[in-house]
Amino acid sequence: MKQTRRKFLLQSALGISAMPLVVANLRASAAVSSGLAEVFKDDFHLGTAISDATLRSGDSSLLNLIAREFNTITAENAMKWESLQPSENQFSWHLADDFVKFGRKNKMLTIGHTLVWHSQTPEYVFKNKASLASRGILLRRMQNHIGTVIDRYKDSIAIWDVVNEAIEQNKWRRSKWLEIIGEEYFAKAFAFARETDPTAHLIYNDYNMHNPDKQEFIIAQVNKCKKMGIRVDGVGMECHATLDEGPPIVEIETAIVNFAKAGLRVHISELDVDVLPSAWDYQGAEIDVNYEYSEKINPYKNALPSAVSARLAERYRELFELFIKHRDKIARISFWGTTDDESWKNDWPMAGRTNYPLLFDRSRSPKAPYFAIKNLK
Ligand code: 9MR
Repeated sequence: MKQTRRKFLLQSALGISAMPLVVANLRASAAVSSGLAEVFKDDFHLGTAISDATLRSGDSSLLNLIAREFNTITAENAMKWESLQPSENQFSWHLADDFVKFGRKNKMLTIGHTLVWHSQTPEYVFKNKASLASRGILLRRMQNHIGTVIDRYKDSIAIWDVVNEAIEQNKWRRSKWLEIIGEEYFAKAFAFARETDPTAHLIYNDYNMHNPDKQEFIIAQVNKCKKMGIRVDGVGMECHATLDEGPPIVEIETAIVNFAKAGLRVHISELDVDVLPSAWDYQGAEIDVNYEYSEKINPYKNALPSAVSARLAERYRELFELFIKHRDKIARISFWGTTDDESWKNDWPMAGRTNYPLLFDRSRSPKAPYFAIKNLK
């Protein structure tokens, strides 16, 4: 993908309409564009996550469905540190290259997820022989990873989740990044990304963004960066929602408005709706939490009852009504997967359940929420 095409895709995603005609032409020329993304083309980009299994198998029927329905993709795992640089300076590009190639072929907005995270980062990153790495060593590794990855993909990827899930409510998450570098690691990551690609759109991504303390803390960090001359462009609100337990629409709305007021573009980055009974009221997406399987809270093993399916459609409808209302602040809505069988929600926070959080069922047909969303337009 030429730099110019990447730039156009970025501009259209961000609602920068300096070249409306060119952007319109670009959209018109996008591959098979009769799906849901086309329906929302004047509101925001619409995306999904592609799993490693799909990338490995090259499952063409699923990939064709993705290319038809969406105009944006995120790699569910293929661009995380453990996938890209499993041992020091040994980069493994195979899956990420396939992912980027698919985005180019289908002229899709391609998201880089994620550069700096406490999870899915190999132990060596934080070590120096048997002891903890020094601050200097860890900063150099961070700079090298960010620089190498962005540099390889900068002709195709214009939007990066630079730092992921670094904040818990009103404080920094305890992580090796924090322990070794200190809170400055946040700003440093953005600075390293910016120096590699000055025109990229750089995001902070996290879950539970409806929490007001979390919003305040994030905005404070973004402002601190700004004072240091380091720009953060957007926030990714993951939006792993549930059917009945929240987050309430009004809290999501407040978050969108607050982030936009702080000058940040909003990305709904990992949308899904968990329909199963809560595993003891756990909220969020903290992947270190896991519960033992319980038959009692796996009630829809064979099928989703129609009443629950209708509630799911209604939940998605209200979410999209909100997103459309704030379309001027929102660059993109990405689902965290396409078909229900792919979803991480079948195995988290309890492995082995049957969940129905996405828009397409296990036989790859659009579900009630798909039509509920479509009918809003
Ligand atoms: O969906 C991803 C799943 O396949 C992985 O096992 C998991 C491991 O951490 O990460 C999942 O994706 C996460 C994303 O990268 C960041 N936000 C929360 C997502 C769900 O845990």
